[in-house]
Amino acid sequence: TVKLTIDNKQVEVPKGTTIYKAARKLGIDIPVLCYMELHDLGVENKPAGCRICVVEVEGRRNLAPSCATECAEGMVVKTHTTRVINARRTVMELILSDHPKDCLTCPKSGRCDLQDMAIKLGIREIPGQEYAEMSTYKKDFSPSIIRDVDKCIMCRRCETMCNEVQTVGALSAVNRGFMAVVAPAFEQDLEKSPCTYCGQCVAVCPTGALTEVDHTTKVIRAIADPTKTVLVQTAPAVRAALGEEFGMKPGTLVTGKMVAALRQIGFDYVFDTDFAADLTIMEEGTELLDRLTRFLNGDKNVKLPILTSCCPGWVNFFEHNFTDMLDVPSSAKSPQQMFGAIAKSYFAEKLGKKREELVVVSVMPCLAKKYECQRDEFKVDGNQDVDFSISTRELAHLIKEFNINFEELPDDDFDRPLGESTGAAVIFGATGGVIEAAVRTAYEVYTGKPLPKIDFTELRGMEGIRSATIDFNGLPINIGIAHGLGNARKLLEDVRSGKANYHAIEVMACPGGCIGGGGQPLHHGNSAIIKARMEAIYREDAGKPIRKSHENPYIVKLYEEFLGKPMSEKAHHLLHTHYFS
Ligand code: HC1
Ligand code: SF4
Repeated sequence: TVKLTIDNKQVEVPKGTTIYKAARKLGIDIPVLCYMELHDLGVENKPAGCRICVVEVEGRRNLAPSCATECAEGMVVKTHTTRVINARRTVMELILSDHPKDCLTCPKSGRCDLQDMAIKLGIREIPGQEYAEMSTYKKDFSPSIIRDVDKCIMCRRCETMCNEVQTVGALSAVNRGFMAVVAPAFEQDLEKSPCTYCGQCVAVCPTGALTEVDHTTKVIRAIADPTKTVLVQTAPAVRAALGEEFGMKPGTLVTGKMVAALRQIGFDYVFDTDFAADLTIMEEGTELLDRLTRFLNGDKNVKLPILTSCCPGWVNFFEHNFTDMLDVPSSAKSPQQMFGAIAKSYFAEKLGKKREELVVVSVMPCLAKKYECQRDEFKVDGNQDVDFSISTRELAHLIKEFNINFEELPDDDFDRPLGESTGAAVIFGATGGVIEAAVRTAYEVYTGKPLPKIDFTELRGMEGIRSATIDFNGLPINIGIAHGLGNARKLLEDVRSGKANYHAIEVMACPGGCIGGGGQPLHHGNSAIIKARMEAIYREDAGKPIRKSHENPYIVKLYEEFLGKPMSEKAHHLLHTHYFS
């Protein structure tokens, strides 16, 4: 260990600790901009590029970036001297001199770290900016994400997420001086890069350089159109995070308030993606049992493990990286897409309307869902099954735009039939939840016996790669779970090489699963927030009267009235898909 003094307080830290972290141990918060720590992932972004975190170290001529300077024995550090404060202001003025000044209309306004820092440091003017150079790049629009790289401040947080955590490698630093930005290779558009639209780069971007494509105006127009019936579906993870946008504590469940707000905004039907998550379990669980039975009967052609396929970022990732394994994932569509397909067939029939008269909107914690709903295989004669996907953040915007006092809303309940769901569906929102939901149903269908216990705690947690063996009445079923695409890559490489021996694997692209999605309220990599959301998800499950998908009465009715049985020809046509390289 080493002993040092920071702001007249003594501290002892392990060798190698940075000044920034030692100060934090003392409760001293040094401002940072480019620095980012992802606690549970063991990943740190510290290019020491912005220089906002400089401190004065006695005996040294230059100020030191505290995020990247290691503590030394006997060091005397001052974190807020006049010299330090002046330096931080100068650094900020320099960054702002090469930054567009359209804060009032910037999509990041109000939740921008750069803006917050300018406020914190009391920046009132930017001296000499008329002589400063400005980078000039065109905006890059993809189905999910907009890149406005004139706003890039080279903090490289997005690069760390994309390359280290997700191992996608879509983003890296290009050019020099004022033109230095983070971009896809050869500065091509994101759409031409290997980007999966997971949105983790957007979730950590401190400025308006990376933002989601906003569909709220289109949704408002659809609601106002008297010729359209507008349905909304809400993803499992949204209810566990939306409250944060209204100042509520992370982990506050706002299911009832969310439904009430959606009704007030004017949606004709407020339904739940969770209904379709139950449906997914019926199809995916049946597919798992079908593959398993064939395997046990000696069928050499059967593909095991089965991989979950509800996460579109993950689907994009394996379509890019595991082209030899495209027949391994379940062919089940995601709940978002199953919902759209059922809404525009079964429910449209019930209403006596044509599919074109319905508009289906989804509220998702995810940005890849925007891309997913535009994929050609999810259209009928050019009409999308899901017309618009908006993020949790966009829903919060809508609620604010409609001037709704969210905190005071009385709880309301989803409409039926597509709003009924079980606890198994809710847990889709957290890593491990999809496979736990599948196990709850597959166990009972396979063994013909009721589950001795519903909670499979061995499948829960935040470990990046997890495994567990579940006893199906004498038959051991090996389950694997990975969240974050870097972990998924490792797990899949082990499967490909034959090192891993699983029957079923759940993969979610975002750390923590959907609760940590790129469309959620920004959590800046704070794992306490992710954990609080996760607890909320399991609390909602525990409080549900029905907790197994096959016991959802409206799912039972959907099969009786419309689909026949799981994996029937009709179910196959409406609820299953295929993958492309
Ligand atoms: Fe998810 Fe899913 S759980 S993918 O994480 O399978 O986004 O919440 O809606 O479709 O249900 C997301 C969440 C979501 C789908 C479901
Ligand atoms: Fe990388 Fe995901 Fe961002 Fe695409 S969306 S650039 S894959 S982090």
